[in-house]
Amino acid sequence: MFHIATESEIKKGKTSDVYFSRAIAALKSAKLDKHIKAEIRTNSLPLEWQWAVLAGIEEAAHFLEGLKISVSSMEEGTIFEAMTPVLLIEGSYLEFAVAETPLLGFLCQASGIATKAARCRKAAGGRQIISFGARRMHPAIAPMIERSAFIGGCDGVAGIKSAELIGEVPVGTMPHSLVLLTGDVTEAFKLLDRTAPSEVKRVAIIDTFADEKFEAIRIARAAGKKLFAVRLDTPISRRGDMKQILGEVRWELDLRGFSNVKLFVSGGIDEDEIERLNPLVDAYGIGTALSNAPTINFSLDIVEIEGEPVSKRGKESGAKEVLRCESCHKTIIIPMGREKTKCRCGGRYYYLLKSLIKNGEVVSKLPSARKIREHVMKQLEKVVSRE
Ligand code: PCP
Repeated sequence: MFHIATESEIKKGKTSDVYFSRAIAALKSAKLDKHIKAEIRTNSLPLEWQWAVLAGIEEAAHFLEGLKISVSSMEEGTIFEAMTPVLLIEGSYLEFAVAETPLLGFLCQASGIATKAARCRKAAGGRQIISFGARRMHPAIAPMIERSAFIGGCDGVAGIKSAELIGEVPVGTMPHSLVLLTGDVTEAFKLLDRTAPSEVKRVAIIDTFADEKFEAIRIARAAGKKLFAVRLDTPISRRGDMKQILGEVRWELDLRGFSNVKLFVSGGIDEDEIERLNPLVDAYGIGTALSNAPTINFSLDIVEIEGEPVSKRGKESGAKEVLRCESCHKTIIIPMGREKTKCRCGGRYYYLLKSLIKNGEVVSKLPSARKIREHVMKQLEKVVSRE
């Protein structure tokens, strides 16, 4: 019905680039198979990004499970830089050659979204950021998109299936359609208040028919203490100076004793807009900026064949270890098998590439989305802030 691949088609390599199947047939015809090591890394990050968040490892693990290979990888949520291996595969080339396309696909898009979420997280400081982007991309991948946004730092996701996947409660406010059908935001609020679960925060959208500041006063007076926040999703045709509009709404609400009513903004929100609106905003709904985040263009490259280091031009040959210092959080890359315990700063190194799959069996305890998010938050304070 939909233009998507099934899980078994992906597992069987049906979404892979055909040249892999042709190369496999060619190698098989010459009974040519080799035991290799291959690494995944990106040579560059998008835009001005200096770091990125690795995401997609859980799906990659389930995808590779059962193949006669061994894999080590950074834990999902690890912050990495360009030119740094994030995953290493070992096994017969013919065993996993066709897996290259989907394997990279699992990591490229999810890592881009998680990184964008982490950048928005940093920009928003302690303010809430909610993923509102499920509608911007193909529905089949909405759960992956919002899981990636969550582990990167979003406080919640709006999609029902997305929330189910990560074991969280979906977060939503009020669509314009409810105000249009009931004819007025106070009516819409009354109906929603009567039917939504009691734990759902009551948020009214105030940009449907009239000017935001007058709608804000009206709904605050009508809803009283029940009103948690007002949402501004002001259309571009009316947006003008959003900061000024927010300032007026804040002023009018405070003047009338509604300083407890928070301001929630959505529509075209990205890092720069967050920084600009922060003095007035309590929470953001971010859609396109997250769903349409740049992908991280990882590649998978052979670095060893039958124990001999070898790689194409532009890549360093030989399997590698990636070490991070516990104190200064600096990362270094050394040839596999070499030892390095102490950082120049005196701190101890720890290994970032950890065993994920051993002879086809997933050996790592794949953490929950919330645990991965905590891992990202901790690094954002330490690893990234040294920038
Ligand atoms: C949109 C809806 C999305 C927001 C904007 C994300 O408003 O609220 O979640 O926008 P972004 O992709 O630019 O970040 P509408 O399309 O007006 O939808 P609704 O009336 O349902 O809020």
